Amino acid sequence: MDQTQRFDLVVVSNRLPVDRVVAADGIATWRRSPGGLVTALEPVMATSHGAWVGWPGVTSERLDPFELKGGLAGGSFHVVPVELNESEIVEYYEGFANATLWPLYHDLIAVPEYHRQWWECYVKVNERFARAVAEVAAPGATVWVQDYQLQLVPQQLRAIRPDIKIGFFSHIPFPGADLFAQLPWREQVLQGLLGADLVGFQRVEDCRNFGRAVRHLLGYRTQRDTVQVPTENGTRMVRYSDYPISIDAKAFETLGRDPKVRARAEQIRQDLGSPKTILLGIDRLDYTKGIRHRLKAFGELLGEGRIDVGDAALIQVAVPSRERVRTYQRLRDDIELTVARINGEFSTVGDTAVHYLHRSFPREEMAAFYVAADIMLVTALRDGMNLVAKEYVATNTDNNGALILSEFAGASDELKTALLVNPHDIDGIKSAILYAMQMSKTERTRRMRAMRRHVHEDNVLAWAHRYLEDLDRCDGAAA
Ligand code: GDG
Repeated sequence: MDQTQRFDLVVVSNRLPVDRVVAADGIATWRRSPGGLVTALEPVMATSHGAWVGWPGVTSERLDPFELKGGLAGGSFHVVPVELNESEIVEYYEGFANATLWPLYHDLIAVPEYHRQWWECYVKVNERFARAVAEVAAPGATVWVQDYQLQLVPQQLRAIRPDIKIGFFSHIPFPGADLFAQLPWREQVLQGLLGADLVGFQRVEDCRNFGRAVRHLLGYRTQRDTVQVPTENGTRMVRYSDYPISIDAKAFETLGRDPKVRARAEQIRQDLGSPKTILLGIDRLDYTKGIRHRLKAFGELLGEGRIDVGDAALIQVAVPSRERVRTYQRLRDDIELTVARINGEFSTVGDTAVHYLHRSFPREEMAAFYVAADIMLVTALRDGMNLVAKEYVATNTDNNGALILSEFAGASDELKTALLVNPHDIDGIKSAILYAMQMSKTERTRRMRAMRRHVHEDNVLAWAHRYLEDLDRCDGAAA
């Protein structure tokens, strides 16, 4: 590899958008993981000679940078693996990122753990990412830092490479200033983020929270969407704004119309015994997603005889996630106990109440679930955006489905004709399910059409362009 290669656009995220696959003969290759982010950035990366810096998902193995070819846009980009060892995964990733920041930023649904050793590891690993970026960024390059695992990178990078334009995007919520104030390293995290020229959030509410934290905890002044950061020789202006992320709506629409996907959806319905209503939940198995709340609502409706096990079936896909973190292990036990209780009580030999699938599926199978589902349940207690909601809408080409959507998911700011619920209000979820089950075709179509229009207009490509154009306009000076 050419050590002098430099790139005008560098994206950095904790995890690279590729998986390492080792075949039976021991030969390792890379397979792209089909995330929305890589789809959105691929065309931009291809035209701007881009590089992606991140962890390849394997520990303690030094892997050389390489060119990833044959993307959807026909282009290629450079991949720069950052090495992490086992104890760094435990302390930086599972610890500080997922047992401290994740629960704190999701309004304390679980109790955050504060450990100094985890924090020290977070600082050290962030520094490694910052150095890896500094090495591959061309003079005056644009760097886009992704998400809560790397909040210190903007400041660390600016210290080494002041010539670079730095953007940061948070995929998860930014908590209220009173909650954020719990974090023993709150000033350092804010200073880390303020190393960027532009800090992007999913929702207007996140921006408000961030602005308040900066004013109250650092004493900096903010004006509209700008923070005035004092520097040695004056003031540097840092912009912050909302950029609600979206999906590759066209790709999901195409899947929704694909005869193979539709045939598979029909097969799923038949396999379930052709119930009148199929309800669906698809989530990472995470306590923020409100899986328990929707199970409770569904179980109560069965118990009260308001729905019947032969008429309504719930498919719950729970994708394994963060399986070594204690809270996640407990959550899994809890959910599986709840599913077993509901099934024990209400299933019959012929009909199962809850079809619980603890694994991940190929995209085509996910699409078949979306097509088959009459009602999609998104009952997150707190969620930056929730792409599943948008994917369901985009795949629903018959305009025949109903989306029950938590008002605590970022997507509720945009998908206003969904049946919005407060997921803590179990009776409210129950009413929404019953309402969706008897909703007229005309009303379903009206609601779904409006949402589909929105996800098509505001797709992920538009999101990336809007962010990068705004970043390009930032120059650190007063507006
Ligand atoms: C974070 C924020 C924010 C899921 N199971 C399978 C599968 N998926 C895909 C979905 C969707 C993605 O994973 C999940 O995205 P979400 O937005 O629903 O949730 P998080 O993972 O928590 O994502 C969230 C997001 O970042 C983006 O900014 O919206 O708020 O928490 O795309 O389709 N994909 C496949 N098989 C599965 O089994 N192929």
